[in-house]
Parts: sequence; structure tokens; C-alpha cells
Amino acid sequence: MGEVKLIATPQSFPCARIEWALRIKGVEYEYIQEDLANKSPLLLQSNPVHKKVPVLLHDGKPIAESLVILEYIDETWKENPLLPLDPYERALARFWARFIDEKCVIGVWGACVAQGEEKGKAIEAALDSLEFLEKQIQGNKYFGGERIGYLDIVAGWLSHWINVLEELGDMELLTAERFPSLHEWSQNFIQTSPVKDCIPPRESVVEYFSFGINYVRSLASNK
Ligand SMILES: N[C@@H](CCC(=O)N[C@@H](CS)C(=O)NCC(=O)O)C(=O)O
Repeated sequence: MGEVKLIATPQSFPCARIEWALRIKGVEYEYIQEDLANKSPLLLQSNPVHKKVPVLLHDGKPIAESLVILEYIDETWKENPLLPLDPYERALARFWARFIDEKCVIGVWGACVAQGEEKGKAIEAALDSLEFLEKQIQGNKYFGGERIGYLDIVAGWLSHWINVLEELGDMELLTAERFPSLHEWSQNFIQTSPVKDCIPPRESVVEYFSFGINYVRSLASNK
């Protein structure tokens, strides 16, 4: 199995993705908590390009970017597969994973930080992206079918972190009325094991995001 270490920050959902995957696989790992305000030499050496968490160290070899790490974990530890086995289904899962990060995460974050007349448009854009996920999950318990898979892990931030962004951005996005299937999925997902065992306390996520949101808003208002 080799030595597995995870450089991570508890409030970060890309990092939570990796913890969920390792636990689903039953892989033991050492958690190395990173202080993003004072990045460690280990993080800077392990991810010199982006200087971000998460980084997985497998026998000392670093792998960065949560989607890449998830695929590495799935290929390295075969039990409880995360990606579908069929090549076409795998391609679709990768497509939607990129959609989630490039459209949904960016869209919800954009709506959260937007102010003034930009706000309404930004919220509509985020809702449009979530609409696609609603269609994907309709009729299924999980994106992975009957059990949690790769896409559930990638979309997992919709089960906890989005609520904080809604509160801080003074907006409602993932409501049961507008997105009944996605909302139900998000409630189920967060209650499953091992997901529920690595969810950061809400107040700590509020504090974590508040810093970034205030910073981005201050840049926008100084323009
Ligand atoms: N695309 C990356 C995003 C990672 C990311 O944004 N990490 C944040 C924490 S959630 C970080 O390390 N931020 C530190 C910085 O930007 O300096 C992934 O999926 O791993």
C-alpha cells in the first residue's frame, strides 16, 4: 500500500474530496494540516506550480489537484471503484466533474462575491449551472448509481459548503423547491459514512470563506 500522507486544510472541500475517497477505499493516511496563511516548505516543494492544497504524497511522491488525485487513488487502490468501469461512462463522469469545478464552483463563488447590479446576473448563471446537475441526478440515489462514486465526491461541496456561501452571499440557490433531486441527494450524501466523519464545523467554514469574500469584494470596490 505504501505510505500515504495528505497535505490539507480542514475547511477546504477539494481536500475533503480526498479524505472521502481514501476512507471509501480503506486507505490509511497521515493528515498534515497546512496553514494557508503561512505555507510550509513541504507544500511549496510538493506543489510548486499552484502552491495549493490538497496534495497527496504516496511514498513521498506528490500529486496535486483534487480531480487528478481522485483518479490516482481509484487506479492505485482498486477496491470500491469510484469511476464507472465502462469507458464511455468514465468519460461522462470526467466531463461532469470538470463542469462542476469550472461552472458550478466558479458560478456559485461568483454569485456569492458579486455585489450591486452584477448580483442578479451572477445568481442566474449559478442557477443555470445547477439546473444541469439536477437533470443528472434525477431518478438516481447517487451520481454513482446505488453507491457513492467519483462524481458524488466531486459534487460533495453542495452538501455543506454551498450553504455557507449562500449565507455569506445573502442568496438562496440549492433549494428543495427549485432543485428537488439535487437537494435530496445533498442531504443523503452528507449523512453517509465516511462523508459525515470528515465535515468541518460550519462556523470554521464561515470564517474561512469570509476572509476570501471580503478580500475579493474589497478589490472590486477599489476598482
Ligand atoms: N483545483 C484545485 C483547487 C485547490 C484549491 O483551490 N485549494 C485552496 C484551498 S480550497 C488553496 O490551497 N488555496 C491557497 C491559495 O490559493 O493560495 C483542486 O481541485 O485541488
